[in-house]
Amino acid sequence: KILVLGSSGQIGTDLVDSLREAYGNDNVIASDLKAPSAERLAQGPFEQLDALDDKKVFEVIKKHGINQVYHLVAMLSATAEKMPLRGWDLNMRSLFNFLELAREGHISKMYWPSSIAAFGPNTPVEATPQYTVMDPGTVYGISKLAGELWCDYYHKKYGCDLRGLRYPGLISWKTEPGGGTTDYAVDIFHKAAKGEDYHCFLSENRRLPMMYMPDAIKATIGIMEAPAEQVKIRTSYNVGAFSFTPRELSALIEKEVPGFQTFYDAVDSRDAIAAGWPQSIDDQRAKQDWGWQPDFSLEAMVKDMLANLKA
Ligand code: VAH
Repeated sequence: KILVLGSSGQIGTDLVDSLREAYGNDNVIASDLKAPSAERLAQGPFEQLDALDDKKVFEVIKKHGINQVYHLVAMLSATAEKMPLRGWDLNMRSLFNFLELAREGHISKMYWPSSIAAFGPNTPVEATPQYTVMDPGTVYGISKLAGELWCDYYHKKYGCDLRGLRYPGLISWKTEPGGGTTDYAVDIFHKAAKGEDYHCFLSENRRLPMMYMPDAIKATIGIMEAPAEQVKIRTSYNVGAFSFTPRELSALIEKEVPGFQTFYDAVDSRDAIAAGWPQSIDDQRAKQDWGWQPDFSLEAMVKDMLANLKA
């Protein structure tokens, strides 16, 4: 049985759908702070759960006979900058609750993601290597780097089967844009689909590595299903797909939505966060170790996003 923590989030929403398709609705227990829509509730088991409530967490694990956990609970980069200590506490204490469950043998395998936010201003920005300088300058990035190292520690010291990916910015249509710095690339599609212009909070040439959600889900389930001996890196793997600037993305959208325009009159503090992140990722190790390979090109993503948002 699988428990998805943060099932109403950007990744969690798509991940629950894909896991239920692969393993059957009743084998995937969704959980989040608040219940989803009635339609989503009807799909399969849901538990209202605060990942910081270790007593309730243990109850849910026992009640459903959970043996695998996908931990997608985190306060994202821009939001955590507004409340640093709450961001650190949520991101780390929720992780420790589950590391301890793994150490005590209550769960056999856990997925906990890192992010390109774990890199920082002194990290090489082009084809950022798997092993390199990592000096994250945001609460979120610091928590992701620390979490990577704790997962590696619990694997080495206690033999826990922990796996993770350094997600680039993720683009999807099933949930509204969240508190992420990369969420401009989600919001822009919502505006274009409504025939509105977009006022971008990143500067027009801010290049970032990005990935379409179906590929992020493929990588997530892919690393969790890989034989343990193939998962040689237990901090988190670099994974990439494509990179673009707001200007390049806007031009591709304009081709599909004539007259669509993006204005760069709303650039804010999130641009400085993005300036400290890589522009492209070297994910050779994921490709070599467990056969990672993205499916969507940038152009295919643009078309699929608009097709789903215009529907
Ligand atoms: C954020 N979407 O912007 C997340 C992600 C790399 C960015 O971690 O905070």
